[in-house]
Amino acid sequence: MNDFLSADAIRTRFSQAMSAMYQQEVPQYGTLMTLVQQVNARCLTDSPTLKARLSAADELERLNLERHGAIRVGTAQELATLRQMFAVMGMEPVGYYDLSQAGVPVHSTAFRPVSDEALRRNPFRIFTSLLRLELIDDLELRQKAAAILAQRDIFTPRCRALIAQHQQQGGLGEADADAFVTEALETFRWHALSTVDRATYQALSQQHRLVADVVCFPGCHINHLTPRTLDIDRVQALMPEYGIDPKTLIEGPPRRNVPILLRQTSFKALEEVVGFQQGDSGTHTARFGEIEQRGAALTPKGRALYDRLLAEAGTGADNQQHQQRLADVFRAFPDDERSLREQELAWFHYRLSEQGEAQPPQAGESLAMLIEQGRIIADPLVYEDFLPVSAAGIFQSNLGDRAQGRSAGHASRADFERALGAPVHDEMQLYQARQQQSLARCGFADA
Ligand code: OOG
Ligand code: NI
Repeated sequence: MNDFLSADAIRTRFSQAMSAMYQQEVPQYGTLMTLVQQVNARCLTDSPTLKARLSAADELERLNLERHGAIRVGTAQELATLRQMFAVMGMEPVGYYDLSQAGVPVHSTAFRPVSDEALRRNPFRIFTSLLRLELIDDLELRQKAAAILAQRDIFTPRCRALIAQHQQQGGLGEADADAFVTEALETFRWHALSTVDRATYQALSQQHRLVADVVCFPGCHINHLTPRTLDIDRVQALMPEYGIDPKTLIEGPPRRNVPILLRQTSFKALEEVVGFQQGDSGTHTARFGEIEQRGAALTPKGRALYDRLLAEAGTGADNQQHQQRLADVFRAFPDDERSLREQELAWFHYRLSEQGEAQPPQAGESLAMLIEQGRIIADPLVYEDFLPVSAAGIFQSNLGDRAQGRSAGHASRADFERALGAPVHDEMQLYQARQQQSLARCGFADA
């Protein structure tokens, strides 16, 4: 019999190792973690209702473990190997994000767990972007970038061997799993020594700072790790007291009774000293910190309403004005769970209450009535994904104030999937299936 460590356990070990490494590399991330933990603890003491709710929905345990990270790669081969590496940790590609519309020459997916169980254990996600070299208009420079990328291997030989071993055996034992975590971490480590000379760095950076970030280093350094907070407005307000300078606007929807989707803010990328080939040195800005507050996952109908209202609200000059404007415009978005459910704007997870266990649903009883009677409890499903408009705002705030308009390429999900070597999951189908399964467990097979 095989004694394999579960994918969930490997993912948790890896996310903890990554967090420890990033705390060493970027001490401000450690400060931000402390701040978030303090604010979360305070929210839970201040609101026993919230605490009971999170606890009943099995969300309390994952809270302090929960974070996402982001990386950027340069080639199809790198992306495809990452897919296999993340598969060891039970993380699958979900969603397609086209950032080229926002002037950022990448397209992306999120590697994350997909099942209820795995998400409950640890929903660790990595937003992963592939550089679109075809959007570099200088042909010579494009070829040079491709040649530089072709020479590097961002994976250690042992990491490759352990991925292959996992594929052959269908799992990894404890010692191999630990070795895998150690080796995988190497891919995401920061390297202060660039693989190129200063002139090449500058030429690539001139094209787009992101191009230089992806092409000029020997690995795909993790560029931020983001803890989940229960009150992003409070953390944003407290950041300066902790010596952290937040970006101006909190991205995403406004503060609401029932939080929806994802609200995010970040601190500016650090200016770090790097060495170039031939002994020169200079600076590079890539790594930053971010926090997020997650709310309900929206159905396609809810998402369409969100996108429309967000566009209508536009961008305010400062955060207070921006949030006020958002709050005004989002009055058109129902803000109680019942309306969200009845108008099918958000996805829900349904479960039997104690009373419901004692008196199970009978044929002919309606879901609305069972919820009314307290026999079935409906909790909004947490949004597990990302928002392209917010992501573009985060990318931009870290590219400096210099506007870098780039010929907007067209979305090319097919190209991305070809590079990845697999299709990406449709996130809406995943939420719908989870809602459906929860209903089936309550006895509503064909609801
Ligand atoms: C990724 C930015 C997107 C988010 O939270 O939306 C992101 C990057 O800068 O590489 O992480
Ligand atoms: Ni992020």
